[in-house]
Amino acid sequence: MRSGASPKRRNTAHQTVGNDPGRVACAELSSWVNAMWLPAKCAAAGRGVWASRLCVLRRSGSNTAAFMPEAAGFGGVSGRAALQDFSLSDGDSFWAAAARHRLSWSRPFRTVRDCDLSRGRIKWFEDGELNVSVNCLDRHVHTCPERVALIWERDERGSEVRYTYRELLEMTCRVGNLLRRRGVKKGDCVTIYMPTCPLAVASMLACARIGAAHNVVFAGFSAEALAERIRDAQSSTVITVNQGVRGGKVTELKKTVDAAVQSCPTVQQVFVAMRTEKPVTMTARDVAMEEEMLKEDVVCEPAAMSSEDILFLLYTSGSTGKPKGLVHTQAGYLLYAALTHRYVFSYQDGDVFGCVADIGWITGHSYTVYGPLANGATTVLFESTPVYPDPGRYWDMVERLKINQFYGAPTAIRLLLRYGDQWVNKYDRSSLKTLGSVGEPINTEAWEWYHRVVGEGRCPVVDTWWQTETGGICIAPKPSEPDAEIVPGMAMRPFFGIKPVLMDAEGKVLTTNNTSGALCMAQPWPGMARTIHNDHQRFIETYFRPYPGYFFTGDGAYRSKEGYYQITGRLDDVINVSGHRIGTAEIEDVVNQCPAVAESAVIGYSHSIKGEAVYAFVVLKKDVNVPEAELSKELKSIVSEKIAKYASPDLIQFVKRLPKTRSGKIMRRVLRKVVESDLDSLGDLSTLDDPTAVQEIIQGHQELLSKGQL
Ligand code: 6R9
Repeated sequence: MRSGASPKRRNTAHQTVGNDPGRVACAELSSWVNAMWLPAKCAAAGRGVWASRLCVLRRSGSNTAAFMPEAAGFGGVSGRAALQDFSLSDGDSFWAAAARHRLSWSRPFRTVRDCDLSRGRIKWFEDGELNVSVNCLDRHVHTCPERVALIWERDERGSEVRYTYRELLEMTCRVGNLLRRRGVKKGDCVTIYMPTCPLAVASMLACARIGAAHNVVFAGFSAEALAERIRDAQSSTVITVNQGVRGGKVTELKKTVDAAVQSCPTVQQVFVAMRTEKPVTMTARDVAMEEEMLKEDVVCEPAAMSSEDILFLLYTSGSTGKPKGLVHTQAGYLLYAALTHRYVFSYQDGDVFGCVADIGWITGHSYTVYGPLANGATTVLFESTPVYPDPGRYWDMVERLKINQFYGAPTAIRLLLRYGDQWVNKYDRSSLKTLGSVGEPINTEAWEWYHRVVGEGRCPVVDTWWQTETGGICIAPKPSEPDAEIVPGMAMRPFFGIKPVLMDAEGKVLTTNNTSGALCMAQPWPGMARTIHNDHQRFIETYFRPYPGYFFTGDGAYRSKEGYYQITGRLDDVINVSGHRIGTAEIEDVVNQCPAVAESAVIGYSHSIKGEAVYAFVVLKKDVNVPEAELSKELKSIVSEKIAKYASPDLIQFVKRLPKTRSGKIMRRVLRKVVESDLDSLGDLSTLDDPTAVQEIIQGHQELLSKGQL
């Protein structure tokens, strides 16, 4: 495969002018650093070519083909419902057409899929070859090199930086060459611990270019959580920045990496980019990233990757203490991210797409990076917070960057709602066409406000349900027929190729409407995860064993009379704090490590802004004499330090014992009811080893309530 469009500009770092090589290198370096981090000119978007291509497509087909060009060949299939049926009844034809139309292949595939859900075997387009970075960059550089690929909305308001597709390709190639020169090979896994910024995107794409997998770790995770992920991924290379900047606060990311790699014997090199001007101590293991990138060529031969080679690992919480490294592969993931980005958000060529998720989460992967870039979009990288420097930040950004699709989390919407409409109304939001929500259920009040105030009642709100495991959006109100209804707070309609089913407690498929059950998927789709890194057995047990022949999501759902889906929440021991998953067992593991703690039980409880918050019941060892308030503070800070701030318990209740069954299992159901003050439905307590434990817990909880701590 050839990179084709890469401009053949050689870098000049080694060249000298006059007799002072040092000065030239410095000047080059500072302009390169500036180009990467500081405000630059705005490149004009080259819309012409794309607009005319779209017109041809529009003229050439039926209504359905105009809506979805790849459907032109599906004889007689007309309308959204028929297309949905076709995607399920003849999935091979549907996905083959989509894959040929949407992706550029260096070797065409012949087999569309080879899947057996009961064995956790999932393969799509297996004999085809392509390169994801070529699909996200080179082919757009061919047609519109000066189109803006990234707008980096830096933490410092009003200092956004734009990168064209040509510039992003060049940056990616330099990183790709650097990684290669430093020994990173096809099949290796590179850990990226960076804030949302252009160099992080270029690093992800550079891995894809040379065939390495990436493992992006959210920059809010602690040294220990980072170390665990580096070790599990067996990374020998880490990419980070000197410091992060978020909400006006500086975080010492390089120091966190230094602490993490102490316990990661596999790590041989750490690339350090400069987000701020503050120098950091460099060790023999560290590599000054920008400086080394300068020495590299701006052309980098892309590796030919087979569809089922690994594109990335991304760790997420499950119901045990150990995070799972979910594995996504090349073609199927990219196709699914691109197709959902196009149709769920009604993305049109030339739109500015604003997904405010951090790149450390799957939403950042699929809808900040891969989906938009595969579609040649202009995508926004949001480095800040919704309330920095004030609660108008999002809408100021919408006005300044002329964002057409805004995709955010319910927790932020709930927070902003409290500050009042004036922060929204201050700014011109006429560019907005679609509003999206993701990460947790969006309550009706937040949905209505988002729709009425932010979207001025004219933008559809798409509540999108999906998971790290699903790779892309599975259930969302769109695509739909043009005037189809959208019900507040409901994800509603399955995407093409998605067949949701609800299961009852006995594992039977519920066939009627107006019913609730465990949400499963009856058919494989190209975007789904392929395995858990190093633990295929756990993959099978978690997702395919509970309902043989089906993929189990871990969520519960309600299907309305009309057949629309509404997600009701997790069925396992996973809490969703501000849209971020955290396993109760992960928090318990950390709490239990404290020498004063005998045991603990962590549950989620409903919180007006975060959605769910963390409540820990803690039993202390017999001879502990430390005041509870002090211990409480200590436990909270230990969890922040060992996992991340968002996982830290909001409330800690010290109890003498936990309610347990005779076989020693903690009855979390009882704890949940106590916290919800739903004492009438504590249920059958006769299986408890010592029912008086519950009375003590109720009493303690009421004391916390009366102290106003809840
Ligand atoms: C994309 C993402 C996945 C879990 C998922 C569910 C919850 C996500 C939701 C939603 C209700 C929505 N979730 N979207 N619940 N309505 N629209 O968030 O991935 O971090 O893996 O979390 O989030 O419980 O199972 P991930």
